[in-house]
Amino acid sequence: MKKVVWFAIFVLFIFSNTAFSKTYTINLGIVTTPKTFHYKAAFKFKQIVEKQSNGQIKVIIHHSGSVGNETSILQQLQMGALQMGVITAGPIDKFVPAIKAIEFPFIFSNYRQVDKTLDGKIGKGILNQFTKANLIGYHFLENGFRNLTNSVKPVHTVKDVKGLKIRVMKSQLQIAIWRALGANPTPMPWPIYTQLSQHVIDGQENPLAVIYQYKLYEVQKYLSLTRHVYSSLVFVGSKKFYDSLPKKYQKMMFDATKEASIYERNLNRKQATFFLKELKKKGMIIDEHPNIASFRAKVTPLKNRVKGIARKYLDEILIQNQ
Ligand code: EAX
Repeated sequence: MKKVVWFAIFVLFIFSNTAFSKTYTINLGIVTTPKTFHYKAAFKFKQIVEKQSNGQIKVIIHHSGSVGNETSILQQLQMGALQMGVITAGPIDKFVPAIKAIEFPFIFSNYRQVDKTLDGKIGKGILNQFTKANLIGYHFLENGFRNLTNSVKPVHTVKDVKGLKIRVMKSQLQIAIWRALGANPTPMPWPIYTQLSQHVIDGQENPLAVIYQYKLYEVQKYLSLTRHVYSSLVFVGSKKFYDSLPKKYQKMMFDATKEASIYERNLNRKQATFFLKELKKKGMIIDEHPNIASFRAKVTPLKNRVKGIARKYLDEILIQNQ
């Protein structure tokens, strides 16, 4: 009997050491540079999990599109070739259609409405949909309200958009939005400075932080504060990798991405007015009060093209924000 007990203790000892001496490497992909909020969030996540796991989890951040564009990063996450990404909601809509609900234009007027949706049952419900695409939706963080820039003319009402060649994210909904606004939408992966400088495209739309951090003021004369879409980012994971983790590290992933997301949102919002001031200093011609009603009138009918679970969540958001 004694021998059996000692053998059991020996096996347990070996197992416990093996399980907790195993190291885990997280290759995390983003398309933006270390100057951006995408990177700051990823680095905060890296600091948290490496510290809390005593180095058992190691995070390698592959920035500036070094492991591909956002669509490619999502495909690599599905296969388990990458373990995490900080991805813009737009390109996710081909993988997780439910996310179209929060990418719909003019549904959020302020950050309170955004947080109530993304941190509440609607946001959780959308994140839970990621597993159907063999992904994990850990937590929403923030890109910001998107604004239109172009190199051709001032844009005050939606009529001014007609015929402009506007780069859009590789997103079914974003293409539909800019077509409805009368533009000639051109889906392209990020970054796009060269294409703007060569006038391959006339304009693009992004939060002020991105416009500033990528020096788009050098190649875009006009900025219209349309705030037409609230653009979220998502900490996305590989389900294959997540399932391979011990339970305690699975919880750590959710806790760490939540902490890093809240940190990044606060940082992003604190600097919102700074970026507008800087873009004025850089000489952009800024329309701070475009005719939003004229834009909204063109895109509201798109609601009828949002189907299934995305429509369910969209209707809930519209009721919640009434
Ligand atoms: O800011 O591709 C895009 O326009 C996204 O906003 C991305 O996060 C770069």
